[in-house]
Amino acid sequence: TTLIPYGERIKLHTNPTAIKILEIMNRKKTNLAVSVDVTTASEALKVIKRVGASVCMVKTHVDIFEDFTHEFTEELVKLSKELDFVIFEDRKFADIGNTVSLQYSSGIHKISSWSDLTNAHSVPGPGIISGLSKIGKPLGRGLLLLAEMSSKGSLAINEYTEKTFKMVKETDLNREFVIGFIAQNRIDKIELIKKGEDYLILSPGVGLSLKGDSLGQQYRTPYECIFESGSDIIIVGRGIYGIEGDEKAIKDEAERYRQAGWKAYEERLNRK
Ligand code: UP6
Repeated sequence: TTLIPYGERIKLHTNPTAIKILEIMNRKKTNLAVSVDVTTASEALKVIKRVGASVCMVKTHVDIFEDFTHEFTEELVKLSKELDFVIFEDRKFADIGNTVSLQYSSGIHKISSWSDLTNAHSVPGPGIISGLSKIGKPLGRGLLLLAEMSSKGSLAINEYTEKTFKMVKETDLNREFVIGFIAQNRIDKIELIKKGEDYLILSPGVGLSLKGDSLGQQYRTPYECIFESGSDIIIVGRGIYGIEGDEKAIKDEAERYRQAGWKAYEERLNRK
């Protein structure tokens, strides 16, 4: 499906969040998701207001906020409508079905009540999908499974990656609730997918000038992700919110990444 335009992939989905993501990408001409990994909700809102126009998605880690309240999530939902983006809480669930269903719906964060999209590790087996779907599917939410990671030495490679993909394909919730993967490559191998099946591949570890950090993160350019690896959405954190400069610097940097990601996508579509 890497050669089919985003807009034409809408009809291949039934999950409301998958449809919303592809519609926004098509409308705003963006395959950029910004990861807002700052430690206060107030700082996060500032960044989101600056990057909102350039993104299809805002990714959060609300458990790193010092000052989390549901005023923040209400404001985030409001901004997602005004600025037209999807909310992705990068929770990386990793427990048995019963526990994750509670972690998703309850506690302080009540993720399912405000986040369109979340993600989970496949390590516990398919019960994690059933547990999350019990909460998220009736709300029209979407789930991504982590099939590969950007960090050095990741164990999510080879057979683990393949089995993660097969786990989704073999559940009843395939694409009804699980709409894609966090991965570095186009892991939905053509021989494994039926005609008309479509998955979203989101790739973190993206930087235009960053090369890595001291804690194992590895970066590729938008071109490498979108054109070479066939990914659908680039996820950028420090490359955008970490940029030095005045208020406009973050906005301009988000726009620079949007343009780089979109150009790589257009080149992919036109590849002969
Ligand atoms: N993330 C990765 N790699 C993965 C999965 N998730 O970096 O394989 C997440 C991180 C962070 C963001 O938790 O929120 O993507 C990347 O941030 P960065 O661009 O600042 O490195």
